[in-house]
Amino acid sequence: MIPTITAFQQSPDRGKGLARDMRVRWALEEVGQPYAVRLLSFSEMKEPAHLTLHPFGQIPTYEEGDLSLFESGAIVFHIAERHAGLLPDDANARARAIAWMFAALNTVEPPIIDRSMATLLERDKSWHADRLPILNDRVRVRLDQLSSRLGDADWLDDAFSAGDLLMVTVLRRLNGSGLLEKYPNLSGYVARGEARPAYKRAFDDQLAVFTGKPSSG
Ligand SMILES: N[C@@H](CCC(=O)N[C@@H](CS)C(=O)NCC(=O)O)C(=O)O
Repeated sequence: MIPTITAFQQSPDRGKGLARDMRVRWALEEVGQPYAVRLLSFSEMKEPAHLTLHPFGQIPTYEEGDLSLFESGAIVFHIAERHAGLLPDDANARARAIAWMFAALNTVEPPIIDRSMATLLERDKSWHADRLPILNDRVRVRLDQLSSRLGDADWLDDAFSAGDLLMVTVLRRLNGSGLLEKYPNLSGYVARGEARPAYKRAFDDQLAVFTGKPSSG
């Protein structure tokens, strides 16, 4: 059965692949699972039909037979559990990869989102210029720590996993901030993720929604 995911009808990031359907698309591409996409307007996301799938009226969601899921991390985890390729077989390595999934979403993403929301929604406030350095510092704390841990490894824990997939999508939200560039190993890590054929297919597909042109894959 082909799962259906939801995504923005109008791409607020103009196709940069920052919306959270990107991580689900990427996971599905990594495991070779075809999928369908239902595009939603902002008003449709808040209507009862969508709220039954997603209590917070957001994207992405995932439907497969009688299963419906929300939360991008839960969806990626579900995909990774059902298919080979995103979680190691070894029990301890698998547990560590899952820990990195949580770290991406619970520890690294929050300060990055706080910063991007501030630059998006609070730019015109009198206190924005004072607050931004504080938000940047909070992001830098996490980048320092992540950079130290990654060192010169390709991926966070040996082979590429769902933990890397989520971490790369989270770090990509810093594009344009100038913060990531100070960490060559993290910039290289993101570039390695973006170079994966599955990533490229997922990126092209989400971009096609915005450009209206069919993706080449
Ligand atoms: N924690 C949720 C966050 C979902 C989320 O914030 N989705 C955004 C798109 S990336 C959204 O739907 N925004 C529109 C809104 O909240 O009204 C997840 O990881 O799935």
